[in-house]
Amino acid sequence: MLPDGPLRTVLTCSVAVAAAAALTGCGGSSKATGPSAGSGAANTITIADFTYRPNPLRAVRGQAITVVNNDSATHTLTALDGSFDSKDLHKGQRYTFTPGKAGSYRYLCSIHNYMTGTLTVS
Ligand SMILES: [Cu+2]
Repeated sequence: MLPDGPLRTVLTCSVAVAAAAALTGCGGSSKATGPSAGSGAANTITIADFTYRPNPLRAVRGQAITVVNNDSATHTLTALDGSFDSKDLHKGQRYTFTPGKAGSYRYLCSIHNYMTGTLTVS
């Protein structure tokens, strides 16, 4: 229950959204890409307490997904089908990738293989 966990998530999300907006100049896409005020962190998977959040994550094809390890342990985000693999992420490190096609991607942590999650791209 670290008090800075949720705050850090919000800050990370805000930075990511701002960066995406600056890169793409997206003004009208917010309706299609989902909630920007409610759940936050639309394209960010945060690892904390040996858990991926949110899980499942729903994303839109062509948008970058960022995974941030806020845990003290090292983790990975490794797709079962090999579509993506963050390799070792130490505390505070992040990994960004863009799924090439729509689908449901199951992933796990290759270090702690009981950590699993799903990324759905539409
Ligand atoms: Cu792990």
